[in-house]
Parts: sequence; structure tokens; C-alpha cells
Amino acid sequence: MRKFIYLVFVIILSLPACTPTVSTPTSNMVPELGSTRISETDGMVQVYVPAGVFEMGSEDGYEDEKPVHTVYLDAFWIDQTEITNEMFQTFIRDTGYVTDAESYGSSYVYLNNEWIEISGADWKHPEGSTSNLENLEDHPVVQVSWNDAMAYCEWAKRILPTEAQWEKAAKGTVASTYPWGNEFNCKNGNFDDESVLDEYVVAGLAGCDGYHTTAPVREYEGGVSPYEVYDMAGNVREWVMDWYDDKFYGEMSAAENNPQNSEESDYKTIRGGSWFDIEEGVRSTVRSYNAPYIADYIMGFRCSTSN
Ligand SMILES: [Ca+2]
Ligand SMILES: [Ca+2]
Ligand SMILES: [Ca+2]
Repeated sequence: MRKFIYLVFVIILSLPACTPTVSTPTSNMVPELGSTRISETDGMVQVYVPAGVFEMGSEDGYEDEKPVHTVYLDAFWIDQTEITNEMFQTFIRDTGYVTDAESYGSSYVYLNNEWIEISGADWKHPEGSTSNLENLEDHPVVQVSWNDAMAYCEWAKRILPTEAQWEKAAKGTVASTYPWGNEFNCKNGNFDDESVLDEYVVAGLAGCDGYHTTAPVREYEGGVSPYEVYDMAGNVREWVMDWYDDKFYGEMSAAENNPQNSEESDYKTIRGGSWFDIEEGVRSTVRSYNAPYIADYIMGFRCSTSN
């Protein structure tokens, strides 16, 4: 699998504004499985994940996915899609926030079979200063660090999901390898189905999912999770709240409630695989990591809320 750590930097440019969607309050209703609501801040649809237990981890994956352990989580809401360029644009317009990559003046792009630090790469220029976001409004924002993701979620009155919340939202209560089941299907998400960046292509046809890099966040209905969350496999990898610890699962008690690794390390956890990843890298239990100030072309995020 392609786990790696790399470094970063950045710049700026400009996009059209978006109009926040009106809220659909559920305050008079008791939320249940299938409930949704819309954020007043960024128009994001959130789906409800009821309280209860699920089986976290995998015995068939990498060492850091073991052991499988039963985890109880309080109810929470999670964004139905990855945060889009249009949403991130609204955040920047509202706050004047400067991303880590913009501060550094460069960021990481995959070219010629390796990650290269490109001057001028940032969220507005995902492939470097000559690229832009034209026709990418509904694609996930990339070139955002964990710090940037946190700033966005706080602005949106939400927070990053914990690693456990993310995995439950991807798997449901019946564990399966992928959000839709145990069999890989190249049409259920945006994976490495290209031979432009490197020669490997996921099982199926080259060009199967239709996108070499990012795809619109509602493109793959067949790939939604049991809670109808999109792109929990593929499109972009997603920052979550927890510090990364490869031993964390083994150190947790068998029936941990609302686990979250708050013990600081060098890396924040990333979940879900991306357009750059192959079959084994987009499994629901795969864990990867990066330093919280790093950004690149394959990492984005979504937010959650506890009530
Ligand atoms: Ca490839
Ligand atoms: Ca693809
Ligand atoms: Ca994703």
C-alpha cells in the first residue's frame, strides 16, 4: 500500500462565491437512522449515525488495523460528502484564513512517479501555479492541512470526526471491507483507474470511474456507506481528529466508549484512501497519517458534530 509521509509549502488565487443553504432544523424531531440536516454555514448535508456499538479494525489488514475491537459511540452527525472547493471558498471569503500551503508558498503534487514540492501549489492551484479550480467547484478541496481542516470545521460550527466516528460512518454496524460490501467495484468510487500518473490500474477497466484525479463529491451513489455517506472509499483521503498511533487499537479496552487518541505524536490520522489509491488502500479500515501542517493533492476532509 502507498503509505507515505512527505513535507509541504504554498500561494493564492480566486473563485466565485457560493450562497449558504438555508438550514433545515430537526430540533422538534428525534433524529433516527436516515435523518439528515443541512448546515446553515456551508450548506453541507449531514447524516445521522445513531448511538451504539460497531466492530472497529480488521484482522485481514495491516498491523495497525488490529485487533478488531468492539467500540461504543454516542450518536453523531457526519457530513455526507467531502468538503468541496466551493464550500472552502466561502470559508476563505468569510474569514480571510490563509492555509498552511499558502503560507509556505508550495505544496506536494505527484509527478513522474514521485511526490514533488511544487511552488505555487495550494487549494486554489491544486497542481501548481498554472492550475486552477475551473469546473472543480463540486470537487473536494485538496492541498489542505489538518490545521486548515480544523479551522474550516470550527468556522462551520462543527469539528473533525474522530477516527472511530469516521470508521463507523464508513462501515455501519456490520463490518465489510468497503462501504458497500466486501467485493471491490471500480465503479463505486474514485480510485486509481488511470495509467497516467503510474502504471498500476485497479481491477476493472482503465478509466472505469471516469476521473484521473478528483471527482465531484456526489458522483458515486453505488459506493455510499450504510448511512449513505459518499466517498468513504476513494476520491480524497480524509483528515480525522486523532493523533496517529499504530498501537492505539491494541491499547484500548475491549469495549471502549467514544475512543479518541489525544496523546500527541508527530502525525494526525488520515482515513479512506483516494483517487491515487488501489483496492487495498481504499478499504474502510486502512489507516494512514501525515504531519498536521502538510498538504497535498490527495488529502481533504469532512466534518462532524456530536449533536
Ligand atoms: Ca495508476
Ligand atoms: Ca479515478
Ligand atoms: Ca474520501
